[in-house]
Amino acid sequence: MTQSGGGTGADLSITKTADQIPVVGLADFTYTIVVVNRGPEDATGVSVNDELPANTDLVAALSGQRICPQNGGTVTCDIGDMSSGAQVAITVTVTPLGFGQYTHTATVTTASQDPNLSNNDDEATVDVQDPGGEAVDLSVQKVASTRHRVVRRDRELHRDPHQHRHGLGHRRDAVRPAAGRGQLRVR
Ligand SMILES: [Ca+2]
Repeated sequence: MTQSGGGTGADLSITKTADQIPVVGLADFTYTIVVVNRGPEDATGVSVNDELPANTDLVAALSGQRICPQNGGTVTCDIGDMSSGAQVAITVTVTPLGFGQYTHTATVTTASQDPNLSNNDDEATVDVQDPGGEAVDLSVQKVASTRHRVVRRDRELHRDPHQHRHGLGHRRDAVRPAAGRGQLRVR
């Protein structure tokens, strides 16, 4: 609670994750940033800077219900004081303007003494994929596979020994004329 005694400051940590991996098409995607004060003391003047990746438009940046302003491609969330053990979540939603990988870093700072600066930034990467490429390849493969199987079955039928051909022919005779007669009668 205080800076008195043998306090060791306030260890702020930040974790940034992408809510959606991958993103298919130029759809909005969201990063979630979580700031934790690992103590042991309370922190003052906590602030988060999040650099927006190039080639994106900011949709919204929220710390709780507060809007974090953007300035020159950097979103800044002034959190203020955080008691020991407190946690704050920030969401940053952007619109990608092209396909590819979007990586950016969020950094937390505090006016208090932070004894461990190695956990004060984190980055996340989102892969924005072209919806055309892979989907088209998959459908072509499926069609080719199906056609191949059909052709194989036809060849097997034509090349069957006489015994089998006779057996199949007998079955066809039993089925087809019945269907044909039914259609003729209807027409
Ligand atoms: Ca820290």
